[in-house]
Amino acid sequence: MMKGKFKESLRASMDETAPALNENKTDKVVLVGSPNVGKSVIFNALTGIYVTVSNYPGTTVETTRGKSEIDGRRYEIIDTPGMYSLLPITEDERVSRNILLDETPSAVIHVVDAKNLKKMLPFTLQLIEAGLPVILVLNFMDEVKRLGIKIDMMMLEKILGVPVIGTVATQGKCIDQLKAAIGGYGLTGTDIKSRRNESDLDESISGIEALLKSEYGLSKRAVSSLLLMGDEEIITMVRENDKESYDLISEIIAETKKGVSMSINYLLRLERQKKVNDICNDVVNKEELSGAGLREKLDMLTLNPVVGVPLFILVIYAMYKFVGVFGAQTVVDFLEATLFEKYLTPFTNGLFEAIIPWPVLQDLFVH
Ligand SMILES: Nc1nc2c(ncn2[C@@H]2O[C@H](COP(=O)(O)OP(=O)(O)OP(=O)(O)O)[C@@H](O)[C@H]2O)c(=O)[nH]1
Ligand SMILES: [Mg+2]
Repeated sequence: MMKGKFKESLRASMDETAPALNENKTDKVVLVGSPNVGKSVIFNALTGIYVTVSNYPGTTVETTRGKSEIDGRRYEIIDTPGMYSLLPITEDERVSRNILLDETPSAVIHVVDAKNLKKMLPFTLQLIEAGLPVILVLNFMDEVKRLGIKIDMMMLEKILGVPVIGTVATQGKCIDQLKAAIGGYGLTGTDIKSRRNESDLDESISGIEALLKSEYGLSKRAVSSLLLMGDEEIITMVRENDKESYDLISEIIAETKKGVSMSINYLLRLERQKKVNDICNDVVNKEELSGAGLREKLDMLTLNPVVGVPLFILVIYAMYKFVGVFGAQTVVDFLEATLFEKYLTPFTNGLFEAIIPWPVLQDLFVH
């Protein structure tokens, strides 16, 4: 990321160009994803050097915006702070979510670390359910290859129903493909329909969905889920925009909460994770170790608790045997009984007896 003065000068240089961007009604593309997945590297690959860095209104959270031209069409690319889900916990996540709600993007690029698909895909499902025009970017494909992990991207694309692109952002690999996918969404003006993720809470979600009359930046189904999860910001929004039905919605939420033993947030997260596990079983090669190098194989083995813990005990036992038994007993015995008793002591005794004639002094050195 850029720092201090460099940012300031870029900010200044963009002040003149910013109005032009708005006049042309540039399509917006938002980059989202957890921290450290390569969003900013991809942002830099998509944009030129002219970027603006500004604090999101009312916060100290920085967002970065830049321009890109794809197939003759102008886009504004927005880099966001890391977020793990649509239900914000940190201020960073709140800002990123607000950008999604407010900017009506023509494409939302969900950047993930492809090595950790199981951890990353629940958010993809959430974004898709929210009716956002998602492009899934599997970044870190260099490391995926090094680890011998195989991901069937075609099948993943089919299951999710959104474009899936594998990239190595740091090497600029497949950025052209990503640009083509962004252009594709822009050209067709694809009407993204949110895909329903079946849920045990379907009845409540559909009930709330039917009562929402206003338009929100996210699909009504996603808004309903967030209401059930107790998202304060969304509750305030719905209370203002759907005044007439808000009381009924509150009743459904209260009834649903009464009917479940765990928190709704936890239940919905569990459902999504289960779905993701099924998807990963289909698209990620189970024989992850097959092509991996020795170091990675050992890494994976030691990280697995079933193998890792006994391996740890074995290593400690081997160290005890080496230092405690071999070192303290065998080596010391050898030094004492063989080296010193047999050779060194008789040799030094003889030496001192030969060069020191006085027995009193000899006793100080000889034993
Ligand atoms: N090996 C490898 N490293 C990568 C790749 N993409 C990004 N990185 C590295 O991953 C680190 C994180 O990249 P960033 O672009 O800063 O990640 P980010 O998603 O913007 O992170 P936050 O801004 O903290 O949310 C950097 O050190 C990059 O050089 C990739 O495809 N392969
Ligand atoms: Mg970043």
